[in-house]
Amino acid sequence: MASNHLYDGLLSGRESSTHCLLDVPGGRSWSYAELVALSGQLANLLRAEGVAPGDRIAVQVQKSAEAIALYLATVRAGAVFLPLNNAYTRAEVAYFLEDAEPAVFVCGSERVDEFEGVEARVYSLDGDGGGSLIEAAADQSEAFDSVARGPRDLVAILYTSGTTGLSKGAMLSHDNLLSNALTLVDYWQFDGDDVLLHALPIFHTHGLFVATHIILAVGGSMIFLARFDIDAMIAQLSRATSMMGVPTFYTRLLADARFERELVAHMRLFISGSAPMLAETHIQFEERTGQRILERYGMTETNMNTSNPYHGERRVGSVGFPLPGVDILISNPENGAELPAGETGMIEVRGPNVFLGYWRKPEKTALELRDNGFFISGDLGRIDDDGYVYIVGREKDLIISGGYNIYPKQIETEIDALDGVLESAVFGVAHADLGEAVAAVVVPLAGNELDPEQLVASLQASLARFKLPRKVFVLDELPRNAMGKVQKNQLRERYG
Ligand code: MCA
Ligand code: AMP
Repeated sequence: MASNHLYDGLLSGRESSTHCLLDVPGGRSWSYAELVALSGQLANLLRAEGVAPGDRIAVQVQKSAEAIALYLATVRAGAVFLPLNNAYTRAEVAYFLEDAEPAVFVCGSERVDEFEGVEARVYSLDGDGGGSLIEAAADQSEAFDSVARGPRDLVAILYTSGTTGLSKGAMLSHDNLLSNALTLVDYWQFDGDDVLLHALPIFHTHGLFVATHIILAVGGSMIFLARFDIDAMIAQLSRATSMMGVPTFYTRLLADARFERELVAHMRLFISGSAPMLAETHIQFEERTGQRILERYGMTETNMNTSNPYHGERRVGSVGFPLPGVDILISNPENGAELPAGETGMIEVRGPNVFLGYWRKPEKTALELRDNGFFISGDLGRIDDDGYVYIVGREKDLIISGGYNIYPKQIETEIDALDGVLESAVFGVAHADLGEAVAAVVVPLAGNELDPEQLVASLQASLARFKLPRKVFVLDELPRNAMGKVQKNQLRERYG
């Protein structure tokens, strides 16, 4: 049988295992064999649709076991998976469909009508597994010989916004994903007895690759929650051995009196990432549970770069050491020259985890990915004498809210296009639950009055709800420096 680098690397030898892969509380439980069988039917359906190696399968669906089967089917068919946040509006999705030209687009039943007339073949898949996709696959054979794919072949495109406001598709190869998963399995000591409490969305690196791949690679199980729900988390923790989350998961758990030492005394590992965790959260967590959260650092373009150790000191405020096989250097953000040990500058990353480049944007790729293989992260940091990496800020203009990345430029562009607006500045302000929240300052055109509430309402057609400003301030002018650049730091200080 031909080799499919990622699929075989993750699942080889386990395709007929009756061990539980996914347990959906309130729903059913799926063994490896059952999920693999469904992925075979879906892969046959994709083939029947004429999907060829390298074709894109765009997916905007609720979290479900069937969605994971569709992901595996895409990998097996040699195609390219393109997951999209369910919160994206019709307008946002239209951009991705135009840019990526997928052969197939799968969305929730309620959205199918909105996408009538798009080039792709449209199927529906709902959170309960209903919809036309699974119906159409039901007649297909479960047996499927995976299409041969090598380590450097493209397997996924994940869009990340840019500071210019235009989303770029990060192209990830079979080996980007497999090498990182296998490294993490080792580093975090996962094995087949692990039961991971999985409450993350599966349209991002964290929930789809980091969490799911690790479990597949070791033959472990996941308790698969459709979303983070505090009652479900408290109810399921007793059955889990490990959990992964963004800092908001941990602050919400800590805010609940039921989250106490005995509830999690059996847990082997709590991992956090995607956004900075406050020292205060680390400390409270340790006081409450006697355990220290393991914090790690990653990006869509690179998967995971650094991690605190499993054994050894997990340092509060640090994202740990470069993972085995990953090189990190700190450079001068002005000229790219490598800085001496201990100095703060741009974090650059090189390794088998670093992506292939941006989809159909060679000029953007050239700006961020050096010829020598180092990717310029946009994060500012330093490495201490013991080798621990610290992220101290971001050079890129980015808000991370509840683990979702929000690029101010996209919101500013939409606000500036509204009637009566001269210009705007969007920035992040500290938020107890989400880490950061979106705030906007808007300057009206001379002679116009702006109503903040109405302004936010006008943005709803174009922007996903999580990107909408939670506070809007109307000002006569934006603070600028001598170069004419808007002083967002001042705005953050004044309105934070
Ligand atoms: C939901 N809302 C949000 C967010 N999520 N607003 C700002 N930021 C958010 N993250 C808004 C909704 O639009 C809605 O607004 C209201 O909050 C309630 O929505 P709901 O869905 O009920 O929210 P929630 O369940 O409380 O969700 C919050 C959450 C969720 C649990 C923190 O956002 C989440 O699961 N985040 C994880 C994101 C993640 O996986 N990131 C990894 C990226 P309205 O009422 O107006 O409709 S991968 C990555 O970053 C790298 C590679 C890495 O290192 O991992
Ligand atoms: P994304 O574009 O969704 O891949 O988000 C990647 C960004 O999330 C990184 O460039 C960092 O700015 C941020 N990030 C991820 N993990 C951490 C962490 N543990 N601490 C601070 N920032 C993080």
